[in-house]
Amino acid sequence: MNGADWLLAGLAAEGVPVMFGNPGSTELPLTDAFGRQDGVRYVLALHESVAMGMADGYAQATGRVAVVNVHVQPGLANAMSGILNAARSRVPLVVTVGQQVQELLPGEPFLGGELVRMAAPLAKGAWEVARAEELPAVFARAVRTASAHPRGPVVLSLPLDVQVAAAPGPHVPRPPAAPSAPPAAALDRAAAILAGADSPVILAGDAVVHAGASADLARLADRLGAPIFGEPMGATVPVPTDHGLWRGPLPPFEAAIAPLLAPHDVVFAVGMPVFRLFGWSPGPALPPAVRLIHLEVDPHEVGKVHPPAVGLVGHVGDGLRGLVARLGETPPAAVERRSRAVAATAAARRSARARLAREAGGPRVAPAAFARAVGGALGPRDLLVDESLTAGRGLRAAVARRTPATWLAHRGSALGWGLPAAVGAGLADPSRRVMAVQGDGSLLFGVSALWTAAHEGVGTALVVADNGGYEILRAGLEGLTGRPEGAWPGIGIAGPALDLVSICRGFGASAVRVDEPADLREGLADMWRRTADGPAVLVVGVEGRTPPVGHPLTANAPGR
Ligand SMILES: Cc1ncc(C[n+]2csc(CCOP(=O)(O)OP(=O)(O)O)c2C)c(N)n1
Ligand SMILES: [Mg+2]
Repeated sequence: MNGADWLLAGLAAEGVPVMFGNPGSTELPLTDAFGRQDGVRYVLALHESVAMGMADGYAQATGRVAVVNVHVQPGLANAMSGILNAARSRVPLVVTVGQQVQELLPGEPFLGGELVRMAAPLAKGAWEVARAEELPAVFARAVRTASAHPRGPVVLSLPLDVQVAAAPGPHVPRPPAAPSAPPAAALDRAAAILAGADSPVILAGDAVVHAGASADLARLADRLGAPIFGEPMGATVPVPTDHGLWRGPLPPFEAAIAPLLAPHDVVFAVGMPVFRLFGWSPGPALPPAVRLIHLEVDPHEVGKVHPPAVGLVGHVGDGLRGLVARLGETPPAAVERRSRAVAATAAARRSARARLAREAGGPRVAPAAFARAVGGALGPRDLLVDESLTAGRGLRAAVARRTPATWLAHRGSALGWGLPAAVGAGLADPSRRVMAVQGDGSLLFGVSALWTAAHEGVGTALVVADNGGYEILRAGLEGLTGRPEGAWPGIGIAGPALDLVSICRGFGASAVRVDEPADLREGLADMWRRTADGPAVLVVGVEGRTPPVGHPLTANAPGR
């Protein structure tokens, strides 16, 4: 047994059945080792960012560490976008990277170079294994670091000489210690403020889901009679979306957050940064009179921008349960507040659906019509993986009940995550239907995942909103300049028109295009049927503009 065999045995011992990757000469001992065992299967991606997206979807679908292997500096460079996405979404990934024989490194060989420093700014941790004897300690630390909350991607550099050296003793899996509960005294203070609030509001992020604490969050919201907003551009939903107090995610701009928080005297933010914004707008998001209570597993986030009246660092589930226990019986005022909030939520949902219905008409497929059709094609157990940018804006209003297990969204970092993540989630559980929704532009960053899906026999459904360009950036330019059009390069991708159907077929998927609103429903039904034979694509011609995004910087931002 050599170092490469040891690594695969270690992964098998950790219960990791799949390694995603794209190989090169610095990983050949590892490639060779796959044939000597059957605990871990290799899933080939045609580009490292696709391998990363697949591992990301696999990890988010299973809630467990997923593993990727890439090829020395070029492979790591290509994987960095996926490391960024995983860091933003707190996804537990171990990325192993082949490294040149260490003896050659001083000569700066072709296949070799600094990996740890390359990964450092984005990865949660990065280490190089200098000797095979270090493998047990460094590998155990990598898995533990990736899977300890807040989770994240780590990088492990494996020199060729370590891969071929005699293996050390076997790996013994040891899960990381769970975060401890927030301090009791701080919970007491937070509970007292919440109990005295006239109009509390809850902001909840992905870390609630990572802690398995959705039901605890719902209990606290019910006890307080407080509406729940999601964090801006969250990867998932913190409670099932049919909960009477769920108001959808916050917008990612301060100017748009402020009016939503203004009616409230206490803001309870849990399991999220306060706030990860998309761009500048006039702030602040938190009205000055408001009192903030912030419960987070990541100490770095508490007080980072907005100093809380009470900061609670620790296990998100323990914190929520601690607050519910301290608050006790629901007083009549909270019961009343709850029924008002539930009525307001229902009214907001009705008006969002009515607006979508109004905007869905017309001779072409409008974004609203696209969202309604896609929403209508999803069953309660189907997983929706959303990287649809503008055409999917209406999806949240259009789709029926989603839970943390049936909704995964792009966090607005590196494009090319969606389709690969859907394929990864499909590999994790072949028994469930998975649908990726992509824009035409974002699709092309990760389209080769279709080949892996076809190769692995994964029937991923893919719906593409083809609007001939980067509509979100046109809308951003309109927000910036106040003009809907301009001499803007780099926004249209329709000259020449991309033949997305042929492109998808070229990767081994079945693909059909529809442009008529009347054909959309049947097109989607037909797509699901085609998934029986592998990845199945429906390209939809979508027309229609998105309202301006963002704010003018020069006019409204003094000193910028
Ligand atoms: C790796 C990467 N490169 C570039 C961008 C910038 N970007 C954000 S959205 C976008 C265009 C998306 O186009 P499409 O998927 O067609 O959606 P649409 O805007 O048309 O709805 C681009 C290029 C990014 N987020 N990530
Ligand atoms: Mg587009």
